Amino acid sequence: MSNNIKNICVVLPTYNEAGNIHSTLEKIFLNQTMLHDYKLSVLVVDDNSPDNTAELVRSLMPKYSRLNLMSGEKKGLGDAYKRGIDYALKNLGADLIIQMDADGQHDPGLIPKFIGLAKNYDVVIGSRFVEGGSTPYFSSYRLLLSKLGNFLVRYLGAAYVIRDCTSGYRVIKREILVKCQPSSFPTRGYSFQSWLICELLRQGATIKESPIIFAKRETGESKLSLADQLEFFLNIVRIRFNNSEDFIKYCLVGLSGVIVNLGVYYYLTRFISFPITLSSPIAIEASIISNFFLNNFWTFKARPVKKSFQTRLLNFHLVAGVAGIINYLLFLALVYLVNIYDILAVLLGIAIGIIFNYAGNSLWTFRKEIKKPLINRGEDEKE
Ligand SMILES: Nc1nc2c(ncn2[C@@H]2O[C@H](COP(=O)(O)OP(=O)(O)O)[C@@H](O)[C@H]2O)c(=O)[nH]1
Ligand SMILES: [Mg+2]
Repeated sequence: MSNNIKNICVVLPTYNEAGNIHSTLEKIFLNQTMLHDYKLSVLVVDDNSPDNTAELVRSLMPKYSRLNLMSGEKKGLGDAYKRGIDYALKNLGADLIIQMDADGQHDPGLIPKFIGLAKNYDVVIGSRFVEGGSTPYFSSYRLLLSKLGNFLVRYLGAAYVIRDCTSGYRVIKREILVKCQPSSFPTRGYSFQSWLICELLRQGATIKESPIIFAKRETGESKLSLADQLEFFLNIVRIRFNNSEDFIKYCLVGLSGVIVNLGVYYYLTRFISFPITLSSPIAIEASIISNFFLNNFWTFKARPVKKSFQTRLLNFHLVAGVAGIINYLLFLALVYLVNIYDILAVLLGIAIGIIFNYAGNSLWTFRKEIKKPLINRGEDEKE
């Protein structure tokens, strides 16, 4: 981890925040006096707010030399973040990006604490749902929405280690953010935030959740629209798909294995009259070999696996051997004890075999050799 971080850029999306932006900027820049080793800049990403937020920001530029402004068409919070993050990384040399609301709900006074924590973590989340965090001003509807959203992202998006996946207050290190390629995310609205957290986890980010009290909006109203809420729920499905690419590929390989297994079995028993007790294991072995090659060169191709090709081949065979024995015994039991049609017995044997295979190969043969996400919550923050 690099310790020579110099530029912090707060990316601040605004839509009709004329009543809040001045006080938010003032509080953010106040931190500069405490951050001796860092240069603090702010990038306001305004989407042509009809209340003239942008003009107000422009008028404050002489007062704050590190205040930047981007304007654009209103396409949503996620779109504003994509443009803002991209600009901050490319043109402002940001080593650390801070995401924050411009409406006073996130306390800018926590910036020095979060920056301190970011020395040991890739990401710091201002979390409403860890001990010490709270949402005292949320309506019951907003609380329900937030809890439900978090539940879905945690359990469907494979982000269960994070308590607050939708928080808009985060500090993220440049290196990990670049790896995530946020400008390629398919999200335009608020669901950008949950997509980003899932992607950070996929990239192996070390994450710290630090409690925040989600304050009251200073003025104006929430910009969270019904369209944002709908996009969020639709995106949960996409996140799920995105995170289970390996599993989907494995299932397709498994399907090809079924065809190989069934084809070989059918050929042996129906064309050359081989006994079924021998045809079944031969068919299983043929599918083990074809499955190994497909999984090795396709399904798990991108996984950083330390084991040599030979070890993987051996492991795969051992897993398949155990699964194959289970498959075979089940086949025999079904045909001779339950008396079911032999083709159906082959299919049931294969189904059970695939489940054993996937678990064994994913967790052992092609086990990922990356550092586990280092997650830390609670009050151990005496940096
Ligand atoms: N540029 C831009 N900013 C937005 C958009 N939607 C929301 N924001 C800003 O994003 C931040 C979070 O929105 P907010 O309404 O406070 O959402 P809430 O805190 O979840 O109720 C605020 O600073 C908004 O002004 C958008 O479409 N474009
Ligand atoms: Mg807000």
